Amino acid sequence: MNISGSKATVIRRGDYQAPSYQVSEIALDVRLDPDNTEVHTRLQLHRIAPEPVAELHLDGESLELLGLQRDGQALAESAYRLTEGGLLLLNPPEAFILESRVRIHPRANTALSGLYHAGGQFLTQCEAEGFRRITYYLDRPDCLARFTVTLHAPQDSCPVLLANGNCMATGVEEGGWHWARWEDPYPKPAYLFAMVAGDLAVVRDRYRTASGREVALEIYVAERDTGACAQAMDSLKHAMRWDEEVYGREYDLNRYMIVATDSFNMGAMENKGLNIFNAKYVLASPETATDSDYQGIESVIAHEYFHNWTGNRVTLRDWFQLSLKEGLTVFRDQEFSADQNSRGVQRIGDVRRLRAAQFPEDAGPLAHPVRPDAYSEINNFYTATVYEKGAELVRMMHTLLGNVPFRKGMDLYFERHDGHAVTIEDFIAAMEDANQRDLSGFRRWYGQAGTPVVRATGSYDPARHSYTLTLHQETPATPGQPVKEAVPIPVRMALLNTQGQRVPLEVVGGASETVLLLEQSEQSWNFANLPGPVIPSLLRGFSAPVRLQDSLDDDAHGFLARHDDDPFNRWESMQDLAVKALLAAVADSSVAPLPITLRNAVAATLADRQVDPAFCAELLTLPGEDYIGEQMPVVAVEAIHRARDGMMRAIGRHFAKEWTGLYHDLAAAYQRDGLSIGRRRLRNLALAYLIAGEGNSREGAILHARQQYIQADNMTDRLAAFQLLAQHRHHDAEDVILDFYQRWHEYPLVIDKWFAIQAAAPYPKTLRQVEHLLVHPAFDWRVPNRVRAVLGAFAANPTVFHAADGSGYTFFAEQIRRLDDINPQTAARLATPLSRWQRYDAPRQQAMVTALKILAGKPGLSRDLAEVIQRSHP
Ligand code: 0A1
Ligand code: ZN
Repeated sequence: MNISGSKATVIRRGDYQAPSYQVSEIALDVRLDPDNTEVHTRLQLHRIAPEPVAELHLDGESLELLGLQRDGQALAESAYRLTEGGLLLLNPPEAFILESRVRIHPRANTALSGLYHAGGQFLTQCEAEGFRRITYYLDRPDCLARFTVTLHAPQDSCPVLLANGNCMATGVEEGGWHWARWEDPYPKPAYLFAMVAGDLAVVRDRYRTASGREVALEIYVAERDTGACAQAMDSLKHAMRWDEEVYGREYDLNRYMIVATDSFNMGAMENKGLNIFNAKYVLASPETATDSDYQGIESVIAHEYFHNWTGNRVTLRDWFQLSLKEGLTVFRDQEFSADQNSRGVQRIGDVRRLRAAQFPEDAGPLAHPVRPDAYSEINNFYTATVYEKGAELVRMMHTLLGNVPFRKGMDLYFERHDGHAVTIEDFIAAMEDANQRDLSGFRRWYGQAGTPVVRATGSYDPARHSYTLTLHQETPATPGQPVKEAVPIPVRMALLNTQGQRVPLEVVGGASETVLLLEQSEQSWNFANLPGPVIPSLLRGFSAPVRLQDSLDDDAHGFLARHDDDPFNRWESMQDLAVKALLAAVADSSVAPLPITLRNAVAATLADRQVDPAFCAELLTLPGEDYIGEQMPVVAVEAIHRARDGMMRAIGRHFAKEWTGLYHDLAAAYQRDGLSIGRRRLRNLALAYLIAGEGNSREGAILHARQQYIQADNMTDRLAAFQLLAQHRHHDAEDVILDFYQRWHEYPLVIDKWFAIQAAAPYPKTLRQVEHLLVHPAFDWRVPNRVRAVLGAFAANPTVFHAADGSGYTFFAEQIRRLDDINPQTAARLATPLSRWQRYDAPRQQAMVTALKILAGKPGLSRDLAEVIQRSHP
């Protein structure tokens, strides 16, 4: 029993059983109607189990069964039974054709799983288990079948009819309806099925593959958005080329389609040949999208494209293997983005995301291994651990093997498993067999939750001219896993001399950088014949997803922040200096907000004309309040906010001249190249510091922000100014907020930003403001982007969500309760910040637990939300 009093069915990895039947062909015939859609399904089934079985289970959910036939005859009532989760066929013959007719209700489907009708379009989302909400089926990833789909719909409301694969025939029928038949030549699991119908415009392009095949590229959007697809189309073509060049993988159909919608639970979905995307990751114009929106499009377009090989051609045996496609595909998209942009800046962004989402998850009650052992609702496992930590595990194998051997392993993986549904074990085995390497330690990484802590100590022996480095690892206990084993941790490292140059390392034949493999709980290395004292640069490029305690003092970090040639480590040293200073200020509000070492490091960075502006902006961006809180035994909500504000103010004031100079020097007409993006970022950071500072420069900066808000020729600059103005207490914030809405109210993606910025304002009155936003005419509970803009931003607002009186939690729980009736998946995902209750002081803990209990007591609690609550407070 859980705190909600219900007993959820738990699915366990160890219970996997191969299916007893396979479907060779599935033909769907769908008459689309928003209220009553009829689905006729014809399945060719044959037994693969050696012995006859007493029953065959077909999954089905929220289906109204209209008719059932076997081999052309109505099925006798004694031959089947309807159950809670579907349909049981009793004593099925060895091979047969099953035809079913069901009715479903797309407009009422606000969960956005299965077939739904939103914004005038019919769309599907079948991962993970949405297909069973369309028809009775073996809805499991190891059931691969050839799909044929015939869609029927009214010609006027749905001129466009799409599904996976190739369009084989079309026709018109009575009553103003028409139809289209699609066939996908590649057998696939049902989670990759998709169909779309609606009034959509299309942007077309072509791509010629390395072997000379022509592929039609099509992006389907609303008519008025056809001018905003260039970034998506360019990114797609770059991704296609990159996968050919880096992995030797070509696209395999004649057509690649992308459909954008405002109503989507996640970022995007890799359905075979017919990706469905959250519009946020398709549409961009300089006036409506920020630089980071553009980058998001590049990476998500690439991610879905790369799934065609890692996920679709080679798919999953069961959902416990989810990271086999997701971790690997995130690794591939990160590397793609690193190749398109600045590798160092990309890595810093990847690690920021990992630390913001995955480290806290791994340290709390929702911690789970990259390959989980059990779940009750699989949709709850599309997590930062499965995606981001999963990518880090692949990255570590890549680091240890090297580029060419890694590629050999990938080639073998595709060669062995193309067209099959496989496991993480198969992936590791391919890497091992292709390279005669033992990677068995990685099996532990996949099975063990928690973030290892690596402690490093080192000493230079002047008499021997040698440096000894000792590394120690330990993984804290996580729920259900009290005892942890050591895991293989690649530690990329170098030793820097006092001039900041890397010194040759004798143990690795004189190379000046190497990867140490920490496999036991403690190991030491000795570096001999050094020219003089050295400072270690450890975990370069963040070579493993661990927490490093390097026992270096501030002087050493200050040195590395200036001299380390590894961009990640240079940034990390800067962060370390800032975190230390912030923690000191949190503990004692009378300490100086800007200690000398940090001040010198900031000064050196500002004076360094060599440094690329995007990287410079990273170096000068302070760690977020959440990250600072992560470093404390109990999150000191208000003190952290005050300390960070104080440091912003001090840096703003102390370097007012430099910031002003940067602000003016970096002004430029809008361009979209990497350098211009970096310059905009640094310039807007300068503006933020100037506004945080006090005195004359602050007043001047507010004027600049106002001017920038009005005159900007792009959304990056306009939004940066808007955020500063809307989130600062000054008299015309309200006017600016109104003005922004009036300018952009026809652009949903821009209005999402408008909602989010208000919900993120760090003042007590934000709670009232958010109450108003929820009844704003533009707010819509059925549109996940809009709900996330308000409730997601609110739950990420450190001081307002965590207000000491518990008001934030109570309010939030009420909203999640309401959302659960509309969209359980999104409700469950949004509720996860409440799981962190153990990180706060006693009154907050109590208020958060009360909020969880309020949710637990909700009548008709979804399985999604019930699982999150139950695991948050077992
Ligand atoms: N596979 C997609 C993400 C995705 C996952 C689950 C969904 O519904 C529960 C929808 C999309 C990806 O990794 O891009
Ligand atoms: Zn994915």
